[in-house]
Amino acid sequence: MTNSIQQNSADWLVVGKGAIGLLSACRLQQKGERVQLWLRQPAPLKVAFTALEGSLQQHQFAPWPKDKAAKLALIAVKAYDALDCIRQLQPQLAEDASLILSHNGLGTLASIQAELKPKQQLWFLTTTHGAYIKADKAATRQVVHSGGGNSILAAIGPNAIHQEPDWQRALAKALGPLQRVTDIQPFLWQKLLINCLINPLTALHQVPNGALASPRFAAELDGLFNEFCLLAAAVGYPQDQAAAWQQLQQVIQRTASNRSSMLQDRLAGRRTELAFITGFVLREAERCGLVLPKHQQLYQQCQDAGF
Ligand code: KPL
Repeated sequence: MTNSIQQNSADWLVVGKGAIGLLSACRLQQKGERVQLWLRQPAPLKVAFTALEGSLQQHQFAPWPKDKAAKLALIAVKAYDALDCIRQLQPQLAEDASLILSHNGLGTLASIQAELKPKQQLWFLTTTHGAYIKADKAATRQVVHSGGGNSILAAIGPNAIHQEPDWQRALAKALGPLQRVTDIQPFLWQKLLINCLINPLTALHQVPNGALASPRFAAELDGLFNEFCLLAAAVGYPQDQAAAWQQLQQVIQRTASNRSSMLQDRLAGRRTELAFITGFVLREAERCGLVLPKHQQLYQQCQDAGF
């Protein structure tokens, strides 16, 4: 099945050819949105997309034209690339563009905000939809939507608008169920808890997420969890410990056969988001005068292992 374009939909510029960028591009196109990608090469990108229920769909994305100002951009690049990406993108953006940023980890928003023009609005999207890229075949990228999830969206910044943006429905169809909130920070801390336990442990031991349910990891998970809860309370995002622990176990079960994004990065020899996940946790702990020996040790082990 090849996906067609619907009239009167928004023009989406999707930046990032990783799993979440291409999942978003394919799902938006499937829902009738016009989607173009930020591509270096002039040729369109072909994507073979395996949907959640297993069907295979063919998508094609043209590069965003150099002379066209983007009013709506979904930027799904790694945390460490986000600031540079916004700087490079800026000449291509409309004066009143909406930028939807999505990545794991925390610590990028203040510097990105400082790069924006007065009428440009930053949004953050956090999603638990799972996707991965299979080995590329010829000129076609293969993307698998491996797990259904939900998404949280919020406007960022002191002058953030709080009414529903006109593109929210399309995003909800693509990556829903979607909830728009006024303060994304508590949700980012919930996601950080999951990422700072699952990602470095799975990447260090080179195991799928489900392995963390084994008794071998019980004491380490427990220790990391308790330290995280201390920190979260100190910075003003106290966790409901029973609910947070249950959510962690659910993610481990629901994504049992998945390789975490950090393990995928490590295996592919790419830079990981460790500095924006465990690194961020440790910087926040230092700011609050807390010492988190278990997170420190894990960070050190990851660094010693070369990522
Ligand atoms: O977000 C993830 C990641 O891998 O980055 C989890 C939720 C751990 C799923 O693998």
